[in-house]
Amino acid sequence: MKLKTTAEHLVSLLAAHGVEYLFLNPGTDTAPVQEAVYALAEAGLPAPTVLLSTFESVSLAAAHAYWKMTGRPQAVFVHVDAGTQNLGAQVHNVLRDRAGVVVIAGKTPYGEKADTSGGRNAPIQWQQDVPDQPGIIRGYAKWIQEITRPGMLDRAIGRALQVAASSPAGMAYLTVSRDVLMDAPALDESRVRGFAVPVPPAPAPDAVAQIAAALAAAESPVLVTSRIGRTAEGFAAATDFADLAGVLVTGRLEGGPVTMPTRHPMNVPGRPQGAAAISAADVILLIESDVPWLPATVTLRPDVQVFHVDPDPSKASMPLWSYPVDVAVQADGPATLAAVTAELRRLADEQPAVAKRLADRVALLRARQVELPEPPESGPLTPIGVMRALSTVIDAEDIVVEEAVTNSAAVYEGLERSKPGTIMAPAAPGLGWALGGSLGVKLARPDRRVIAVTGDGAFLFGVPTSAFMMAAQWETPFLAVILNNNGYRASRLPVYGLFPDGVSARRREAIGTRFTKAPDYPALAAACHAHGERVEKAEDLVPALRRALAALDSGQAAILECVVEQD
Ligand SMILES: Cc1ncc(C[n+]2csc(CCOP(=O)(O)OP(=O)(O)O)c2C)c(N)n1
Ligand SMILES: [Mg+2]
Repeated sequence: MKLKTTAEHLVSLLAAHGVEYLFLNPGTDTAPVQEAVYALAEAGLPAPTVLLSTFESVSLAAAHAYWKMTGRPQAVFVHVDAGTQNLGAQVHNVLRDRAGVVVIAGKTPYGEKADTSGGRNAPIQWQQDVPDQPGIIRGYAKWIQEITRPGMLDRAIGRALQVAASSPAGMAYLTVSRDVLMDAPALDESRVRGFAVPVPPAPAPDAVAQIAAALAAAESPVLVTSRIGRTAEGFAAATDFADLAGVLVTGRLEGGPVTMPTRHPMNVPGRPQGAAAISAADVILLIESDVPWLPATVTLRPDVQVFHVDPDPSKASMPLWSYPVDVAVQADGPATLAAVTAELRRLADEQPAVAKRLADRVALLRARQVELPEPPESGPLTPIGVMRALSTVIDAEDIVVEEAVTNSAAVYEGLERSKPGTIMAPAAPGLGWALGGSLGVKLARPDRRVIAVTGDGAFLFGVPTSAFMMAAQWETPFLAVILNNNGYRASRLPVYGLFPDGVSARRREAIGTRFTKAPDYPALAAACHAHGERVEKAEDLVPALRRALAALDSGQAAILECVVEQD
């Protein structure tokens, strides 16, 4: 088949670059793309699988999660400026979590004469002609390009995928008008090869030696990391490092993947305990963490040495990122930690005093047991209790997607996870990630069970009618466990905190934070092809969780509303 349109060329280029999914919310701008997918299929030519998205932010979260699982950017096609707007807060999450995604947005056609194929033929095409469509995402996208002519398409697509995937990864945003999509394709010199994604930077040997030497001499070192568990290598590196060097491991204030087994004696999941370890540290190794501690709750030792390792240690996208750092290293976190561990091992082999110091630290910390809280087995539910119950019914390989907001600490403290990649979180505060994120995780790992743990507010931000409809249509079932504390606790506590003697604190009520007409969540589930239940008592939890997981195993999505009373 000879490709007829630039749209056919675009879809086949995405496939040629390994894009597996095209999350599509169609409009007048996408007609050439829709036709292209069928035309290519009929000709037996490869194209990404098209998944209909009924809300753009949900599919962006799905593409984000797919990136986290696979390291491969996918494409999200949205309708001109309006569809770009609907990407909403998930654009923020893509920036902060460094997710590689390609967003392609239609642009209103240029031509308006009767003989312009794909030209303007509806009022909206004047209305959608806005002065600065990419301006919607300009502060967040890593790279922006308009495809203005067929002859640049191959370079624009290759470059978009290259930039999106290179570290630190991010959003590549392309726009293309319908008349350009209808143009004859420029195939003669179309190029797919030669868009290499840069290998992440390895640490300078001197820097590794300096870090290892400081750790070898330290009394109470600590590793602070949020993102190192993003790969299995990072999880293994953190665990090996702690085992050899006797170092407490904390971090993840912003959420994030599991760093090491929950019950590892050097894992510090609790926030107050993490702050105490950082305050006591004489050496802090800070690896791939944007918010290592809260200055308001941590007082560093005056003699502390801080080493910072990150693919982007200057963090220019965070204007007031001013944590004190003595040595900053631009390098891949997992690779650097593995190199530091190897260097420490070499030092210990050569110097008995170092070997003894590390062994003493390990022995001291191994004596420490990570106590997981044991909640009551009956009566009202607590977030920790829900997490402990969940731990008993899910498999070690199941993947939990966390967006539990004020209860996220309960997830990291109460949920037992021993394998890498078994907690996913957006590691960013744009609420509404978990439902779309669960779809993306399930697409990437159809063999695993996927369980979202969300606040009731976060659940509603996730556009549940679209997300569960898409779960059914895409055949990507997941379970959403809602921690229903009746509204926005995260928006209530700061009112009490800032005004401890104020009216709100006295009334134990803050305006705009209670849901007096929350949806009937099980009924919402039923309306969206999902199994749904509400649980109020601890004794009913495990059977209800089992029924929800059984629904999942039969291919049906599920919603389990857990009523937790919280101020
Ligand atoms: C898109 C978006 N809108 C608003 C907020 C502000 N916000 C932060 S937490 C929160 C409440 C979350 O409620 P819920 O998920 O029920 O968790 P809870 O606070 O009750 O633990 C809100 C509204 C946000 N982070 N993101
Ligand atoms: Mg809530």
